[in-house]
Amino acid sequence: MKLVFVNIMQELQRFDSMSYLTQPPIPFAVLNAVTPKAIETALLDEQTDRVRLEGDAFGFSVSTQNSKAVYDYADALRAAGKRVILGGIHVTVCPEEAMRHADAIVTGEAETIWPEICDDLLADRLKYRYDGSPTPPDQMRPVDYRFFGNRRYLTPASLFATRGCNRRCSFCVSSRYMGPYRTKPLDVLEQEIDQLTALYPHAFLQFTDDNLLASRRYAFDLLALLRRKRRRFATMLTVDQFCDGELMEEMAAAGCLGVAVGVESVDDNNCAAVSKYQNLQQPFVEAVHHVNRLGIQPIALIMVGLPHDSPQALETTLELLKRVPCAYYDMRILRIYPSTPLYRQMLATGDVTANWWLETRSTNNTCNDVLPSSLSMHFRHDRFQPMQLQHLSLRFINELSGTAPGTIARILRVGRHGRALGFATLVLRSRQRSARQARMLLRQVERAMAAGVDGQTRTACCTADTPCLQTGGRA
Ligand code: B12
Ligand code: SF4
Repeated sequence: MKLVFVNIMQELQRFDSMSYLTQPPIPFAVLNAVTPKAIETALLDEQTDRVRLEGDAFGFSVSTQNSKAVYDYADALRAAGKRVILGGIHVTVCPEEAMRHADAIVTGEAETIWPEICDDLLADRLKYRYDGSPTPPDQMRPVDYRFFGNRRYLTPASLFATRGCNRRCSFCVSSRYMGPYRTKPLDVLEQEIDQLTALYPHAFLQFTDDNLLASRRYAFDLLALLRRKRRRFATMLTVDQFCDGELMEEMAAAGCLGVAVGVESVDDNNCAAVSKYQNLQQPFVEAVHHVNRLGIQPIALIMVGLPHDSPQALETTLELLKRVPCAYYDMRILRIYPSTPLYRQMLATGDVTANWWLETRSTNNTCNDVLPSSLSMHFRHDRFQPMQLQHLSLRFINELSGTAPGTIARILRVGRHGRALGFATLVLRSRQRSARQARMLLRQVERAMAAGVDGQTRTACCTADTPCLQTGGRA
């Protein structure tokens, strides 16, 4: 029995032929470690490997974003007589949908139930559905990174120390569906760090946690470990953590190179509207200056299309952000993920259609065929036409990713101060890439607008059976 774990490439990578933000798919290494020896396992990573589907059974990790692509693969494989097992966040929140494309689905965290599923696979008695449960910390084992072989990822030393999130942002699935917030025992984490140091001595540690520092006590113990291990690292933070001067000083002392901060919006009304209360009334701009002085590159994660956004407000935001010395801005259009409070709310008001992630993007004249979905709009907003918001977000990316001499000098200065010029160079390359990609997409969007697509644009959620959210008519 040969079981192949298949990792579907991120959609943004398809829009940029050069490799982009590639990370090892850790969930598969976690499952591989508890797969019985009677099953031969392999990894097929679309990011790095040529796609050849050779095996008896296939496991996919499904996110809302890649669900359609996974289902297409799954249907074809099952038609060819192969077994397909689906798991991951989207399966957890939309189990009935996933079941239509699988021999078995697994909801929730799977490592404690995976050996039983493998036994059923071997005995050809798979059940349709298995429900995993949050892995207790004392059952967390070190991830074995040898599973990824010599594949080349941008951040090969990716790891996670915690699971879940203790905040309740209304657009996010993690807080409610990833189980209670848990922390990995530090001795397990230390083994992973040692292994990563041996495998990738020059790579920085990329923590992929939703909320690495949610427990202040664990945070300080973890930072002490990182300091002792002398490993440089990057991670994501919430705004209140970022504005905690003492915590950021500990981060710098522990070897932090850069932090991505969930800013989302500079308008507190927007943050309150999506229950992102940790962002309210925080001295973000001062904190950016502080971490720059500490030698940490601040990366702001921004969303547009939030409830209180308007074209005028976003123009003001753009001008404000241009004056905030962040190393990089990661800009996305809001997405309405199934199962979230925001999804339920917008479904009730008719501002989003159910199952939008499954709708085919039909003709070539829709803007959404041009854009990656993180930059396309699939819901109705009182103050924006889709083209307008899409165009604006691309302008944001282009204008905020500039590499004027002053910006380059600042990023290098921060890098020099943090003894991390390599990371500063990575940031500068990312800015260049983003600006180049945004300019390319802007040209395509402008061509589509000139061709009169504006106003009549069909969104990804319009099909022959559902009314067009923009025109109110039938697509
Ligand atoms: C790391 C990460 C990434 C990395 C992925 C790196 C990689 N190569 O895998 C990067 C940065 C590339 C990424 C990209 C994106 N991500 Co992401 N990402 C995460 C993050 C922070 C951690 C995932 C992780 O590794 N967890 C650790 C593992 C061990 O846990 P796990 O994934 O839950 O896996 C367990 C179970 O789910 C289950 N399981 C998972 N897969 C499978 C498969 C099988 C067969 C089985 C049986 C079980 C199973 O068993 C595992 C072990 O218990 C999660 C947040 C989170 N808490 O999960 C967001 C998250 C998954 N990402 C999210 C999003 C939105 C995206 C993007 C769409 C962002 C964007 N706009 O571009 C892209 C698209 C990715 C895609 N392919 O579709 C959302 C997904 C929302 C949704 N409903 O789908 C999440 C939940 C973040 C959030 N809070 O919104 N992401
Ligand atoms: S803090 Fe981040 S991970 Fe936690 S609920 Fe909010 S958006 Fe999700």
